[in-house]
Amino acid sequence: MSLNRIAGSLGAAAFACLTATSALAHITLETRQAPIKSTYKAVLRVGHGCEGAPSLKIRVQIPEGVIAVKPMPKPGWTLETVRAPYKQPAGYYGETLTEGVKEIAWTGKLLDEHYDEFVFRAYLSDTLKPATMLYFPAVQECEGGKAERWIEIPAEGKSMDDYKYPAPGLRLLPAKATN
Ligand SMILES: [Cu+2]
Repeated sequence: MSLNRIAGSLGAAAFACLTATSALAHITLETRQAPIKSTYKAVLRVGHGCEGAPSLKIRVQIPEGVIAVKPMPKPGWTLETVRAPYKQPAGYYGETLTEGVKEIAWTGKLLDEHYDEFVFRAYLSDTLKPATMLYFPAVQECEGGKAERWIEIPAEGKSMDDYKYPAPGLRLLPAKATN
């Protein structure tokens, strides 16, 4: 690798995110904690493109235990979903759900200098464990074949801040004792 290429890739990495904290950059969730056995409104926040290139597609994977997912359509964006069986059927208001949306993709265009939010609603089933972190791996595809893959899942004892491309994370709280 030539010196120019090394300098170029270092510059690109710095440009991607290092100027801001992970709370403001990357792809992150607006609400970072929620109780299990409740409906959760996930707002994915996209703070920048890929090294300056506009984002063309935002894809998010739905982890096991997150059921009854409904994405919110966005004007100007094409919405696609992938449905698949759940590994473990889960209770949902007296029903048992065995399959549902496992991946969502919004296709459109978001300039690097702009900010946008991508929303879906989901139910955090009782198959999930309170006091753990839940991650929603997200991939941002950009113009010119570039991509940023927010898929790193922090190991035990590490946090999202320890990673360059952390997956958006949610801390699970105990179910509310209302009934
Ligand atoms: Cu970032």
